[in-house]
Amino acid sequence: MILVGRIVKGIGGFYYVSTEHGVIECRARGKFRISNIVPIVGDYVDVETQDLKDGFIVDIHDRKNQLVRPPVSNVDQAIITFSIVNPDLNRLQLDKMIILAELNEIHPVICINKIDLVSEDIYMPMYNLYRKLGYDIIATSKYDGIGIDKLKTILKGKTSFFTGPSGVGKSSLINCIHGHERQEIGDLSEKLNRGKHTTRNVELMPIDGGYVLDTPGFTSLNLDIDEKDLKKFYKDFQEFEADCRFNSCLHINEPNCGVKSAVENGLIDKTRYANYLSLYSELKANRRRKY
Ligand SMILES: Nc1nc2c(ncn2[C@@H]2O[C@H](COP(=O)(O)OP(=O)(O)OP(=O)(O)O)[C@@H](O)[C@H]2O)c(=O)[nH]1
Ligand SMILES: [Mg+2]
Ligand SMILES: [Zn+2]
Repeated sequence: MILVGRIVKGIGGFYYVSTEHGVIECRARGKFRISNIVPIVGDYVDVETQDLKDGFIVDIHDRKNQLVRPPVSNVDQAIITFSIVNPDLNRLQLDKMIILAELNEIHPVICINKIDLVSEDIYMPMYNLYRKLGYDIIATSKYDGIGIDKLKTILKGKTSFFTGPSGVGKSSLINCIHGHERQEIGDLSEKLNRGKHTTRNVELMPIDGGYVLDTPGFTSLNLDIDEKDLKKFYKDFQEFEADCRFNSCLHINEPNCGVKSAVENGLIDKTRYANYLSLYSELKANRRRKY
């Protein structure tokens, strides 16, 4: 018989496909509707099986989207996780990741973890800033369980992946949600000293009608857009762009720039703007290197 399912894990040529009759161990076979395509975790597939234990993937359904690292498809949202301290939250990386998600049409959710380590006045200004910008943002701690219920609500019925630098607590938060230890948690000092990542497996874990995916932390992040398009991702700039003298204003050193005056008048967050400038230079330098 043929069943429709979803690949939740892949190891050494085997694919584990979750179906209404449980998880079936599959190999890929034959020609797929779209040729030259390799099944990846997240794919919705047709499975041919006799005994509901083993089977063959005979077709892959069209993907809504696809991440390269890790290779996974059909994701709804990115839980962009940072710790407020230990390691310190890097606002430039945060803004970069938001843009990266939006570029791939993945809904970004910001998660500020380890708030047990600081007082409210350290993280609330930032929390309020991003909330005002219209982003979904939560503050969490694995120790006192703050924000965990909110996180659960956000994950319900969706396919989400956790992303963020190493050691910020992505695996720890997933464990909190499950209520038991599943993900490997690395000792932070070990990670910082040797740059060791603990999380390696690409696996969709079922949670409340949806799935979560843990990913290993990264050290650097590449954004591949034209620097002139960068401003489109800054919705906090948009209402002031009408005051720019030039339509093509990039808000860098043009005269009579509405965005720059808004920064000077405290209407746009200074760090957001400063990071916009750094990111702009970075993108420009990357492009020059390429051609
Ligand atoms: N104080 C505090 N420590 C936390 C919290 N969450 C995680 N940690 C600690 O931070 C360290 C790293 O946690 P992990 O969950 O392994 O971090 P990760 O983001 O999965 O790291 P990678 O897998 O390397 O990307 C561990 O020592 C955790 O115990 C938290 O809410 N508060
Ligand atoms: Mg981890
Ligand atoms: Zn301008």
